Amino acid sequence: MSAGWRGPGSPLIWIKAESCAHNHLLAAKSAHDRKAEEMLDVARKPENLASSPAVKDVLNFIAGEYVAGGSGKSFDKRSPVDGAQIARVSEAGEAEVDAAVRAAQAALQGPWGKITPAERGDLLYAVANEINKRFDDFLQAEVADTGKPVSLARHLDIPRGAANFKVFADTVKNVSTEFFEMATPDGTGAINYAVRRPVGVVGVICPWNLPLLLMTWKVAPALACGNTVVVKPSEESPQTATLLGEVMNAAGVPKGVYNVVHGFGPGSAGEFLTSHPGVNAITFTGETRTGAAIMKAAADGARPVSLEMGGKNPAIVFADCDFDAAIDGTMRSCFANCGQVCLGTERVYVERPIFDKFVTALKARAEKLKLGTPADEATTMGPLISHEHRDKVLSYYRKAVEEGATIVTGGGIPNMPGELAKGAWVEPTIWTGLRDDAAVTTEEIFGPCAHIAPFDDEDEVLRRANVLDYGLAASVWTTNLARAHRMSARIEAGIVWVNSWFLRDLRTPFGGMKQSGIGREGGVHSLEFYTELKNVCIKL
Ligand code: NAD
Ligand code: 6OD
Repeated sequence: MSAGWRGPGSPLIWIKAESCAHNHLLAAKSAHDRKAEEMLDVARKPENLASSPAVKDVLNFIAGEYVAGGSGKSFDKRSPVDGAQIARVSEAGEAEVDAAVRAAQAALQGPWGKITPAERGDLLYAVANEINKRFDDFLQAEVADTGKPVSLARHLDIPRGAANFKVFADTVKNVSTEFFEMATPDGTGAINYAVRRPVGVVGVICPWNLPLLLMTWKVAPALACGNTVVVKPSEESPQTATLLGEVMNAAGVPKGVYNVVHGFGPGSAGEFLTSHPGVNAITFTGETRTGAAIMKAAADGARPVSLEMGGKNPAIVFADCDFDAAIDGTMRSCFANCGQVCLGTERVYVERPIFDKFVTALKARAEKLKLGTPADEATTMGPLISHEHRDKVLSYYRKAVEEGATIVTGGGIPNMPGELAKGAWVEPTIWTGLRDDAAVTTEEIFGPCAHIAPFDDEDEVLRRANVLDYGLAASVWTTNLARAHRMSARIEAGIVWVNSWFLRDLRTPFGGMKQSGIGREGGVHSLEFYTELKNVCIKL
């Protein structure tokens, strides 16, 4: 049984010392199965689990049990706020990934594979309720990994983590399939009806920017449709996916339905998972380049992919906009989550008559952002996720200068007090004066920065907005209804927000055009990916 102990002041150490339940992981034990099991036994030995009590141990979650990697390999997770080590994460090797996939396969054959959609829905509601019961644990874990302000995670990340489960439980319960009567040459006729069936084991590869929100955005529809999952969270944000394992157990979700393996991409858990032949479909959120690598892996076995990838999203601000609303919305779209939102704005086009006024107002607001510790309720911007990512963002800050930008505000590293000076902080930054073909105006930076350019007419700004290979999201700010429709119809993006940003109805299609994505998820659209639609034709 569970011997899950907690370290001093830490709700986030999960170790189950022994595993009876684990044995039902492997139904028919081949030599390969036995090898995998032996490696997991090694992984469970205390010397492979223990680490400094000040640092949390984050383990893989396989078949309802917390297990370390058999090789004993682990990697450090550091706080973006001050660089201190906060966790030691057990890295899954090929054996653990294989065990997780087999656990997921076995679960499809067990009670999970036999219950009705309504019963699955009840379990998913229980998961959502359990997340809400453990709200503070999730909040603490998410904030520790990402450094984001607690005020942001409290109203966005954690509530959406719970909401995703309820929305997809409801969607699946209420969806119908098609039915056609047909004539036949002999006059008796036939009927056709379609049924949906789970795809099987879904591999879920996640990014670090909204870890719980984006992971559950995939796990919830996958489970609602009757699949089982193996999740590979980002190496930068391993904790909330791990904590969700406890929630699954508490909610009564059968073992093996939800599994988590930790590690990196190439040569690690990400690659092991996406190339595993037992994975029937792969859903991914992350960079476009990574999505392309995953597509290649999925080609082996011709497995379907759903890809939510990068963007370089425009905001288009017309002179007839509600100025204050446009400033508020653009502040959020450029700087929320320290600019680390795939839907965020990095290109702002402002109609010339209000250009100077807009730049002045946005600068004033950006300079009021309060950088500080996540726990401080007054903090409005945290650090970037890591020093590695900061190096990338700062390389664009330098490039902007080389490419001839005028720095309106920011452009460097802020002076942070004490230990915070060791964190991955950057200044919120605004530029003007760059060409449309500059690196800074064409490449995704994923930081708290934006370039503002003037425009003169609709056709011109549409051409400039649509010129890139990305097509994820766009915002249009105008009070002219006809213009709002015209612009929305012609912008090449999967999501267009008019007079708003990141306003989400989870029943709507979500995804990117061009190199920002393949497929749509959300509401009934998720069913297209997470189920096989089968037609039954009955001759009467
Ligand atoms: P990333 O592509 O570097 O990593 C995402 C995940 O893929 C991580 O778990 C990583 O370990 C894994 N991975 C990397 N290489 C892999 C490989 N070869 N095989 C299997 N797995 C591999 O992305 P990131 O830095 O974590 O996230 C930021 C990026 O995500 C940005 O480009 C952002 O625009 C994008 N994003 C898109 C959306 C969307 O909905 N379109 C949402 C959030 C983030
Ligand atoms: O709101 C969502 O469902 C979603 N997928 C948001 C993506 C945000 C990107 O950073």
